[in-house]
Amino acid sequence: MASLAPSFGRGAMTNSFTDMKNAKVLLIGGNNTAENHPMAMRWVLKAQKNGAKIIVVDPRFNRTAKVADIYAQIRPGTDIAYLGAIVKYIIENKLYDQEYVKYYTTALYKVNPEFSFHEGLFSGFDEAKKTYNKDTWTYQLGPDGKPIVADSFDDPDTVLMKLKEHFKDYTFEKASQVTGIPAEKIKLIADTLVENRPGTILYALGMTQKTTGVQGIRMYAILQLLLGNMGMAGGGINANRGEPNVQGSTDMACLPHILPGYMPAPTDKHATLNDYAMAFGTTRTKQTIALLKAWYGDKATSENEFGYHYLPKRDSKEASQGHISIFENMNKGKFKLGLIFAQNPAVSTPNLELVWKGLSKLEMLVVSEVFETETAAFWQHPGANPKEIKTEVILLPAAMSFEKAGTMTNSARWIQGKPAAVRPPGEAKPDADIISMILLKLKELYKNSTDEKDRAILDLTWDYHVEGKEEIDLEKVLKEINGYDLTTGKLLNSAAQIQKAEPGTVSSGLGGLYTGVITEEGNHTLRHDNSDPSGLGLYPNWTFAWPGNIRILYNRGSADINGKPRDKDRALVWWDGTKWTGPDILDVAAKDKAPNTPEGSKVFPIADAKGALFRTVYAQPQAEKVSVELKEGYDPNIFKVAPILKEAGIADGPLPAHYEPKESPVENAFYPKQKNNPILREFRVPEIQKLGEAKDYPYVLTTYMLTEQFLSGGVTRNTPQLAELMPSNFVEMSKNLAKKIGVQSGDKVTISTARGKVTIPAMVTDRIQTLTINGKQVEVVGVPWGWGFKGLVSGDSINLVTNSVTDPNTGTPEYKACLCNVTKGDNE
Ligand SMILES: Nc1nc2c(c(=O)[nH]1)N[C@H]1C(S)=C(S)[C@@H](COP(=O)(O)OP(=O)(O)OC[C@H]3O[C@@H](n4cnc5c(=O)[nH]c(N)nc54)[C@H](O)[C@@H]3O)O[C@H]1N2
Ligand SMILES: Nc1nc2c(c(=O)[nH]1)N[C@H]1C(S)=C(S)[C@@H](COP(=O)(O)OP(=O)(O)OC[C@H]3O[C@@H](n4cnc5c(=O)[nH]c(N)nc54)[C@H](O)[C@@H]3O)O[C@H]1N2
Ligand SMILES: [Mo]
Repeated sequence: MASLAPSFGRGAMTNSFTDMKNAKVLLIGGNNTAENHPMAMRWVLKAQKNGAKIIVVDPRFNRTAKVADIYAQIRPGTDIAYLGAIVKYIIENKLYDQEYVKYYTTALYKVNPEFSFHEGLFSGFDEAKKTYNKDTWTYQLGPDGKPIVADSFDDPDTVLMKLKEHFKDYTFEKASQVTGIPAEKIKLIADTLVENRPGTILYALGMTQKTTGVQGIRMYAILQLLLGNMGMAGGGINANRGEPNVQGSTDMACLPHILPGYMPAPTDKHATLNDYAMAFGTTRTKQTIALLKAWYGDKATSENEFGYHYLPKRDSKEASQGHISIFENMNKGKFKLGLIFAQNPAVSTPNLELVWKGLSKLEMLVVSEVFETETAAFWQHPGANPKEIKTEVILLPAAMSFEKAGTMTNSARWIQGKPAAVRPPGEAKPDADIISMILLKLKELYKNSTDEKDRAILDLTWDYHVEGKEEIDLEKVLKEINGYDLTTGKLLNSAAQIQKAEPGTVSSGLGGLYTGVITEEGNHTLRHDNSDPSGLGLYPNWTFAWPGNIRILYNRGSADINGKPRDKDRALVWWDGTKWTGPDILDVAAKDKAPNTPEGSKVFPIADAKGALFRTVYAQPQAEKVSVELKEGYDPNIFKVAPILKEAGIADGPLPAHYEPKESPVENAFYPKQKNNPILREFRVPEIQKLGEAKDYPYVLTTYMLTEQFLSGGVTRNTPQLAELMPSNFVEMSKNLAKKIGVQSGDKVTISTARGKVTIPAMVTDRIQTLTINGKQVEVVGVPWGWGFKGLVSGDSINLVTNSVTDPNTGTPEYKACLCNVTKGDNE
């Protein structure tokens, strides 16, 4: 059972910042580490000092590119093309890690013969609904319900051969025509990755803010699995994530499709807990029951499905709910009240008109903020007539991060506690206290209600206060997140306890994700022992990393099938003949099981425990006997028939494929009949969400961040020293384009798209060069996005003109590639 517990691992680094120094090569593709993660850059430079090669793939020669050994300028949104060429080269020349691929990936599994990919479409495409039926995205299963494993890679049904077939047209030359990177440079990148193992990949928004964002990261996963780099010190895939506590906020489920701890949020298809278990499996259901026990305490019983009916059920027809849908629905008048905590969407959201018009349809907008931002003052936006906007706006003064205690989880999954440095000024309060005050008021207002739906609020346990005060005691919250053994009242030590216990006898506010972070031994987020016995940058006693203080995920992969380290200089875990040992804590595999047993050989926490080169829909068959006794009154079938884990697959295909950004100056050279991702969501407010074409808007616009300003500038454009360092936005363009439109650095230019126009000073530079794409000259222009009409320094927001089309899996907008025109002067 222990092996099933840490079945997480979304949107975080597999390794860590401090592990980057162990890499022999770093592919930095879609992240400007030097500028946006200067502290991480320290570990990148340590690796380089140790002899590692740095490869930067970016549309701009940025501050990270300056130190690169290999720099490749790429057309925005085309990474899958050059990565596909590298995968083809590795498979065709058998340059992959034979043992790793054989034992730790799904390479030998046989794929359903009904699966196909033809002219840019996977089997199961529904033209009318713009969705895929995933029934053929499966393995051939044996009588035991498990995938059939082929004897050799050469069997044409194997995943590896499907992969080879899928990328057969991705030659270096073709990839060069699509990306603009010279073919020999793509080959050089491939050889550098192959010859220097382990290697790591760093990415962030340059990959994710695309209509093919998820599939781009899938390419990285496929590449790292083939090279045998997953689970290795100096390997893995590292997302250099964003906001200081963005990892924590995703872990806490500030996202529509998950519950806190990454369990799926139920939809109207999952009316009962039994439906939920059937859809998502036993493991996830036990985690969700532990979450419900944390929220509803004694009110969550086996008789009432542990309060499952309190959970809101999402509309299954609105599967891709996300940031953009909120503003679309606001425009359609579906909301009366908006609560915005620590966000400035009136600068940060693409196609800003959607935000301005949407907010003006609300009856009331409550903003919790440090400064009066463009969002709090949206009724003053350029072109607005405040008299016509009826929305009542309430601004709540919030304390900043330095002014409050709590934890922040970094991209490496380290949960780090901190005290407040200074007291908040005036009436400002920490957001937790503000939220608690609102919740207590709600409980008071509903006090006498007999309406069943209000019980979801009334039955919530809410005992986090500092004795006798309004203030929230964040350690009490951390304890609830960690979870308790409810039979003893003691804090849980490990997520495995949730899987072993009878449902309803354990609680955990994150379904086990952070379990172990605070135990009867103490609060591990405050551990500051920076010793590193292995010298590998693991720092095992520095705070606490989820899951289970494991520092490098999937580290079973660092040992071979016999349990011996694959790289002696980077040994993380090994089998000493009787048990697993080593400087890191073993991930996924069972700690007391020999390396050649099924439990001791598990590497990945997905249904079949192997690295998925092909993302199938797959349900792991249920063991014959249920390991827990269930109380009377509860449907005893639930864990007997549900699979242990279920994999739902990815919305837009089991394999990545190159599609052009939604707005692109060229056709799709790989699949002429299928220019864009075929399952892009339709716009709901087409009168605002307009699309343009290359004949009117010939250039590619990309957007990015700066060291001196942070995001929307809510804080930094209100900080005099930073405002002085970076007082204005600008548009970077090539010398060729500048000459063509007759501008010099500092001249005002107008950038227009189908959505609108902005006027910004030009910066003419060698950092962006004219690209040759399939024989055609293509110009890219780049604009930092964090500007608006408030603050000590202000300027037009580029998001006025960006495109609100999104990735179909995540709902992340295509901020980094759209079509524009650039003309001299102020053409407003
Ligand atoms: N000082 C400072 N630090 C920050 C932030 C800040 O605003 N200021 N923001 C924080 C946040 S929230 C985040 S999410 C992170 C963001 O960190 P990054 O991801 O580094 O942010 P960006 O600058 O938006 O984009 C990274 C790079 O991707 C490139 N790029 C654009 N399109 C493509 C493409 O198609 N392919 C490839 N390979 N590259 C492409 C851009 O030119 C850019 O250099 O930084 C965080 N750190
Ligand atoms: N064109 C374009 N647009 C982008 C991006 C891009 O690359 N290109 N990047 C996107 C990315 S990665 C991100 S993360 C988003 C960010 O988008 P937002 O989250 O909307 O932008 P922030 O500036 O981070 O907004 C945070 C606000 O919270 C306030 N604040 C700071 N601390 C606290 C606090 O403790 N409590 C409260 N209540 N308020 C606080 C700040 O003053 C600030 O106004 O923008 C996205 N937008
Ligand atoms: Mo971000």
